Amino acid sequence: MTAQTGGPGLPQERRLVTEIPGPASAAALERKRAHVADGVGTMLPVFVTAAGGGVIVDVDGNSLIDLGSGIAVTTVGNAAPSVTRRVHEQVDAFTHTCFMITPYDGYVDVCAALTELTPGRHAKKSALFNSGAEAVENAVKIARAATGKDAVGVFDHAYHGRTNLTMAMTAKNMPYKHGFGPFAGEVYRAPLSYPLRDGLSGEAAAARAIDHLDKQVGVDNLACVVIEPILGEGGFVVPAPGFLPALADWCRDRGIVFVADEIQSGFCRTGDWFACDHEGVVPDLVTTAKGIAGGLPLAAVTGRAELMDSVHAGGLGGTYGGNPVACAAALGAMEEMRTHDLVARARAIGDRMLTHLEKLRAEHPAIADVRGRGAMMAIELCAPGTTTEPDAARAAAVNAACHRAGVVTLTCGTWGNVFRFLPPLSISDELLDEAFGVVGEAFATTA
Ligand code: PLZ
Repeated sequence: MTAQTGGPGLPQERRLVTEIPGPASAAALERKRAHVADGVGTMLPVFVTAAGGGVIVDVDGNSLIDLGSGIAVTTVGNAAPSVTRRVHEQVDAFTHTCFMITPYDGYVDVCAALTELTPGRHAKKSALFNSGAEAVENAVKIARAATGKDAVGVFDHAYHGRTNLTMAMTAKNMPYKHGFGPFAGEVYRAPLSYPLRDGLSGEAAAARAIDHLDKQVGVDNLACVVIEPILGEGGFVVPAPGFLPALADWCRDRGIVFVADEIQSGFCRTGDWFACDHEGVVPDLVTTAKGIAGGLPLAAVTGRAELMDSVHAGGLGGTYGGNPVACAAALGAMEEMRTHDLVARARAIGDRMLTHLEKLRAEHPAIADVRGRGAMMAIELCAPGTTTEPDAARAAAVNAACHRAGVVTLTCGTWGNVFRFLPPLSISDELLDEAFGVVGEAFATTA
């Protein structure tokens, strides 16, 4: 098949010319079944030929509205101009040398940008990797090397990846962990702040988590506490105000490395450069990936220079970490973010989504909660009149109805009952409104 040109030049429209998935996608899915391991799932099996702005085009010629950004990755839009330009220039120059063998400027440029953009004005350094899970693993390695301690504190509903250590850090069994143990040791889980379900203030929820970590793990054993400032896969839960600052203060006072996993929430997504910025929280280490590079695989650990430098020479790395093409993409993505003020755009998209979602909530008692920040919004579905009886079946039904109508939506949450919205920040207001019209119809027809 010939490659199609994507990017913002694609017609920005929802266009259905077949059922979803159409016949060409159905045939491609048969090939997938023959050649791709069944364990690699596919939520919406339309095979993509191009994407950009706010749409994804499939092999049947359908154009779907994208409210998922490939799980918070194409924040700057798919095939964004600054990304594709810099990637083209880089692949024509060289594709790989291995930064550990013969270095290049792109890697250092990305690290310098991370110093500038991540929370806090202290001296910082970074190391680059390929995936979010790899960044989380390395943050733990750095925290252990810096403190000489072993234990890792994580939270209920957390998602940190699918490698052995990060599976141990991830909360949910199915599909991430089931049958894949034994898992790495010295990982301890504490209760999170989950306003809908615990009704606690941020301070009270932090006191509960701190007591748990103090009594059940012990300050002298804790190398680090790792937390998503807004839960990703776990359900887009925003902790009650004060929770993150209290936890960060406690860690700082006791020499525990406070690690913010901003892999899903970082890079403009929440209407700030990082989710920690909303409460002025300054983590010791930050893990980033996803939105950092506009769709190419890149991840980073950024943190206090003295922590980052506590690892022995040669102790951090990997063949592809900070690959030059991925670094070029990241520099392009950051250029898009600055040029188009995507922090402001994420806030505007967030306000618009909130208006739609509050209207939906007024009409549908199954919507127990509307939450999120900026362009990272979600609704939690429960049995009408309750806040604690998850309704995953309704979430799945609404999700499937959206897909059939040409809108790419995602669910999440420990109970699978959270419907999340992560549009690319390049989406137009018109497409966004149309997509939420479809979401409204999906609610009306699945009641
Ligand atoms: N930390 C906060 O959101 C990735 C996972 C999708 P990788 N989330 C999407 C799936 O089913 O595999 C994620 C995250 C947070 C870490 C990760 C892991 O990032 O790049 O997928 O390894």
